[in-house]
Amino acid sequence: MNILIQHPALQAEIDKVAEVAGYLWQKGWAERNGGNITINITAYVDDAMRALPALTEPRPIGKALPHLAGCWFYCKGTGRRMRDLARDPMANGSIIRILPGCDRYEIVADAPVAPTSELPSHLAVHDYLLAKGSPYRASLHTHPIELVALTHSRKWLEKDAATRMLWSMIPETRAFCPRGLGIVPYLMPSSVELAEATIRALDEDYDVVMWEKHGVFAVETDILNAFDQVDVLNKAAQIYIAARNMGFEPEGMSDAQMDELKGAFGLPK
Ligand code: 2HA
Ligand code: ZN
Repeated sequence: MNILIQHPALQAEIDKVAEVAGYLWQKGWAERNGGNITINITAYVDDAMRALPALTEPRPIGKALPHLAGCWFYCKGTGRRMRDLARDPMANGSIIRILPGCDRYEIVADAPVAPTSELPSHLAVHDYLLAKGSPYRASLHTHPIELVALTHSRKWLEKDAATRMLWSMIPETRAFCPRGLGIVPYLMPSSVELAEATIRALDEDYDVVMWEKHGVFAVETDILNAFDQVDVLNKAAQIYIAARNMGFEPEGMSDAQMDELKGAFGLPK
């Protein structure tokens, strides 16, 4: 059964996932099965959905996440390609619900597609967002080429060094990525340590966190906004590289020019 037919608001959220998955592939940020998307869809769940039987036995999350009580998520499937998700998000991902106790989940729709290998870290981030009272419901992990390249230099791994450079490349970056780019030193993909370091960085008030020599993790109200933040930051990195390729170090906007934007846009940092 396709539950989206009876749930147009949920369908609209899943359509955004498919749209973003297509962009990730087109941008070259999603080789093979690279990247993950999870969306907290609890707001769209009604009694008809709650009555649906599980498609699988309960599976452990690995940890109890108490703020996820009663929550539902759309998750990209493990090993699935973003380019396939773009065509058919419900065949390459699934809807799961968290079971009482908040340490197990079951797959509910449309097919028993096992969720992303990064599920424990994605769910830990959603648990953190709910605990904080954040309106953010989408999380995105992807491999943006130029941003990852920056992390191969110690210079750009210093706290807020990349943020300042990226903000200064074009006014939009300062205005639309006002919290900048957090940095998480290299850690094993899918590890608990990486999940914990990501949450610590988000808690320092970043919306986008850079995993050294791997990729970014972004959170936002919806998946289009999460994508936009990464896109704007990566565009700034491309401008920096274009200037370097023309043979000079770009001047960058001045601190006064950036402060002017801070006032005009009412920015938090
Ligand atoms: O799921 O990108 O970091 C594929 C990844 C893991
Ligand atoms: Zn990755």
